[in-house]
Amino acid sequence: AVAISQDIQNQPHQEFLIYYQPILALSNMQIVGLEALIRWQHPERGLISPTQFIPLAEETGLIVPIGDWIMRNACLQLKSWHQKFPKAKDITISVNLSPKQLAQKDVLEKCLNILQQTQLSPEHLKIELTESSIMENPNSALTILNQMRQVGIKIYIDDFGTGYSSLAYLHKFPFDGLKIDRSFVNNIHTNTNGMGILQAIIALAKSVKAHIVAEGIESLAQLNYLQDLLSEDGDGQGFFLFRPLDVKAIEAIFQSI
Ligand code: G
Ligand code: G
Ligand code: MN
Ligand code: NA
Repeated sequence: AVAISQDIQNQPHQEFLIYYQPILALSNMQIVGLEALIRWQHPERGLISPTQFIPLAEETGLIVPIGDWIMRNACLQLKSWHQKFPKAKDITISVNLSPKQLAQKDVLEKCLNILQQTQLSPEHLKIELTESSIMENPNSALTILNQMRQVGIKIYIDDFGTGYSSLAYLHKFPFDGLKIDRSFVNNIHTNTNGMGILQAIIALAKSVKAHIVAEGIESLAQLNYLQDLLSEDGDGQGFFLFRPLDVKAIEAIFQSI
């Protein structure tokens, strides 16, 4: 862990890669968005998963420059895809924002700079935040989220349902959508209460008029079940649809549609 931490410090970003996982409209199975997911291509250790270095980057504060790099590159990439593939012009980019990034005073200013420099419209940027990162400093999060939404950036709550405070903050925080944690999708076949719990979470999300993204769709049965529950305006993401893919693979998809 210490070695990885020193390595993150020393590498000048060329070893980071962004993978993109398609997000589909459940009604017609068209790609409507991409989630940017970082990977670290280490010269000796190979491809390192973000679960192994994001927590370290959080602790050391390095997540801030790394996160800025991801946001800038993901926005730049999407803009270039909009221009290169006319059929991709409405596709959005979802970027995970870590708690440390959200706590930066200039987080909005940075987003606005990136949007301006890349000429991407704010409506095409979706920020994903976890409940716990909002709860670290609810007052400042409230201010920042309101400001982001005012300029047109979309706010999504990631891993929804896994935080302790779901119900308490739902009416209080401004957001556009909820990403239902993959554990709830997985549980529909393994847990006797799984279907009931998923239905309750979806009812809750609908009651606050949130756009819904179901994560972790790993089978046809899960896909069909979710299509029944929320086809009209829900989205889906998961290995059964697409894995996170590199730039080349995404371009091959855009070329074929
Ligand atoms: O892509 P993968 O399933 O391996 O990601 C594992 C975890 O790392 C997920 O919780 C995901 O949200 C997080 N993660 C992936 N990319 C980023 C990123 O660019 N920024 C932050 N903060 N977290 C990320
Ligand atoms: O925490 P967050 O939702 O950002 O995590 C995104 C991560 O979830 C990505 O790293 C991606 O690799 C992973 N992921 C995406 N779809 C699936 C899936 O169907 N099953 C599993 N187990 N993981 C998935
Ligand atoms: Mn996410
Ligand atoms: Na998630």
